[in-house]
Amino acid sequence: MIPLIILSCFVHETELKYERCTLFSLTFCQARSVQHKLGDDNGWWKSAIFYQIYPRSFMDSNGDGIGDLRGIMLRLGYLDLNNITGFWLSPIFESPMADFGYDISNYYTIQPEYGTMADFDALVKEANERHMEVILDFVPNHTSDEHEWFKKSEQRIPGFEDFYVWHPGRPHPNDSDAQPLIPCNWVSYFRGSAWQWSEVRKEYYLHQFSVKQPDLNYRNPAVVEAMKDVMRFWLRRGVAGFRIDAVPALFEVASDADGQFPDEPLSGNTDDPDDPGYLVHIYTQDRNETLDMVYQWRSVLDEFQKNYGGRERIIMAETYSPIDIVMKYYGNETVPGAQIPFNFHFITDLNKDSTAQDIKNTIDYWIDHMPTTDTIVPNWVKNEAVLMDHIIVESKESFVLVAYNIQPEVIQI
Ligand SMILES: [Ca+2]
Ligand SMILES: [Ca+2]
Repeated sequence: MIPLIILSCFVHETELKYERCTLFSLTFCQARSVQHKLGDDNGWWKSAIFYQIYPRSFMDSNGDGIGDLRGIMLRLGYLDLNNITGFWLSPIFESPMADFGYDISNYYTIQPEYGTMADFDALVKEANERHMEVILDFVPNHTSDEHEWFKKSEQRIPGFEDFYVWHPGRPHPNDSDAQPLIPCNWVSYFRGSAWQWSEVRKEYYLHQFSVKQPDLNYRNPAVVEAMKDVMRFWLRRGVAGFRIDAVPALFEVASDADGQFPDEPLSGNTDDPDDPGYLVHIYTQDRNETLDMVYQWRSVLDEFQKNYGGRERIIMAETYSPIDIVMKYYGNETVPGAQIPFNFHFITDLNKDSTAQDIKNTIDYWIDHMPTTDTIVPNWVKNEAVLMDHIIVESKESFVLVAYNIQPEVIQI
């Protein structure tokens, strides 16, 4: 599989030294010539260009300074002109915005400043009419602490007691009346202990991210089903799939027979115990159960297509894990997984000084590790701020390009 690099003729500011790409078969062409909107219903995503939209800053339609769904609608022509196959929206759901919308307090409602459900439906309709698909951000690891599920869990309301990862803590060695100690040494991605004491429940809850983002308990079947229902709800509203946030953090190791969680080993990389790099995350990331859950979600999407028809629905999985683990998210010969486990290596391994050989090595690195399953294709995630400043890498079969972390300025009309 020898990749062909196609550089858009609109590339004018890219810092990659494409002029030295002589190792490749090199073609300059207009982006519009890429036939990414074609393909059958079960292969449409294999030759696609996806674009990330952060709704808050993309386009403001009503002058309140906050981007919104109607604003995105006003710019669909821009996406269409640039041959975008589909776009994924960073979270648009109701949220206290403690973490830019990744702290969701209601998976079924739109954050008011972004618009209404009618606006969302109109956006999907118009995007589809332009032959573009809409992908939603799915944030399964945690909710906001302001989600009603958490409030009910904190109060031990029947049915919700085990919706989150709770632990009574370890008894204080010198003072039996003192607040118990944290259950174990796990560190949050956002620094500090991953455990937070709840004065309401008198127990600790786990938060792999901020204290306002309690981790859902995926060992509770009711949680698994509740989140699958969230997926089904948005599938019924016409989305083509989901970009799944923070996948590796989904499952933690199960507690032992005494209900205790083990400490994670020290990495030796830093002396700062609050730094997430202080530990090797063998108990809190990339558990086998997490892989299985991604496969289950794929099954939800495939089942939906089987029942309701239409195009194949897709999963994009966000993971910065080691390559051998990332590849497992593709699935295997018997169980399909995420169609697009994000390949961030163009971002992490290349810079303005990269040579053609560096680029080739980066491409080979991904392709050489891919499973041999013939239903999967490579994907290439870029974070260029200007849409046309991208490089499209095309294998003999197909490719997927994802423009990631786009940060356009707020535009008002
Ligand atoms: Ca607005
Ligand atoms: Ca988790």
